[in-house]
Amino acid sequence: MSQPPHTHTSIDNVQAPQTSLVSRRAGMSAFPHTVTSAAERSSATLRGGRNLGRAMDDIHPFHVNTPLLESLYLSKRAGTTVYMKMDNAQPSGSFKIRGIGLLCQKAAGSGSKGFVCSSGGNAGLATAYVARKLNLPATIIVPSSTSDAMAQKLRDHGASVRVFGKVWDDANQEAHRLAETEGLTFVPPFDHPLVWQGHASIVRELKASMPSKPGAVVVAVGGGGLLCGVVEGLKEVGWGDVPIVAMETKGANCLNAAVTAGKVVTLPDITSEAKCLGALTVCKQAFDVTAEGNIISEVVTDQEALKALELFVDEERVLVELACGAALAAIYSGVIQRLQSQARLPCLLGPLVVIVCGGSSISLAQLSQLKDKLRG
Ligand code: PLV
Repeated sequence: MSQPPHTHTSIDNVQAPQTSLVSRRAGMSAFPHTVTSAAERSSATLRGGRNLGRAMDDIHPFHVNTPLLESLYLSKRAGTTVYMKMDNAQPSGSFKIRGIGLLCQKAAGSGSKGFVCSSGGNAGLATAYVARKLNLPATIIVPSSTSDAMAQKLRDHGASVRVFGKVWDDANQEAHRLAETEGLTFVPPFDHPLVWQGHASIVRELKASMPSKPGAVVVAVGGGGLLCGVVEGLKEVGWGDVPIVAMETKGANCLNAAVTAGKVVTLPDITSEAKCLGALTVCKQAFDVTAEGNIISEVVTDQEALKALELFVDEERVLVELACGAALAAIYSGVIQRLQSQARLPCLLGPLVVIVCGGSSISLAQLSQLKDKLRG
């Protein structure tokens, strides 16, 4: 396993919530996340120390409450009502901002001097977005498999970008090193309780807007952070018995490989084009919650994920990246119906929720390149 534990200078040292300027501004400014200067920030952090700090829950989050849309076409295909949780509409283009926003906010409240994140792209974009709002520097370490277009988007948000290694796991080693040597807050893209806690907000929003309990929730899995967050959220709102369909692409299937092996294993390489699902090793928590039951791990091909994202554009008029196509393929490739025929999901299934996790690693040009690559 090449992934080091997430324990050093990082956010793990953040103790009880200490609220500084970040939250005080939240109540009084139209730009709640703007911190004007490093000096102001650090003196505010000092002033807002243990005794003066208010609960971090006061802080206005960086993510938005995304629409939950019923899809006529997906419902027809699935044979049950399908709701799309449109997290592609998050300010950074994916759900990642939920957990990463929370983690960075807590770190900023404890006087972080900047962030370093290892990412396939979207976690980096969430970090860069939040850092820009907090007026803190961010360095994003991406593997060489991350596209130049994504690296440019990160720079557009003011982040420094470094390319290191071939896959995310290589970049992650480097990010840990940099956090250590430069005293920066390490931002883990998926393996941290605060990230899961932040992602759990997605389920609180579902609870607030769904007419009834879901029959199942469909998520894409990379390192497993979204999965852990959804599990946590479902338990929190009393929906702990709702099955989750955990979707990966072949060649980025670290959860499925772990389920098959009965233990956490490391893939030899990432051969899928869904690079944002490209962690060699799933986080232990994701494996543990999957082993507890109620989570069905499924794998589709890149071609199926591509077909799903093309149909999604045609039917729903929304472009998402291949990583998200993996989740959508649960419906477009008939995975749900197969699971019903295998009695792994009930025949009479309640409303299905698919998390449209989004992703910024896509454009019309990239889509056309993907089509050439995957269809020859
Ligand atoms: N992407 C991470 C991990 O990459 C990243 O660095 O951006 N859908 C999209 C659009 C994603 O970007 C990701 C993760 C996932 C799904 C899977 O989320 P996870 O990692 O929490 O399971 C290596």
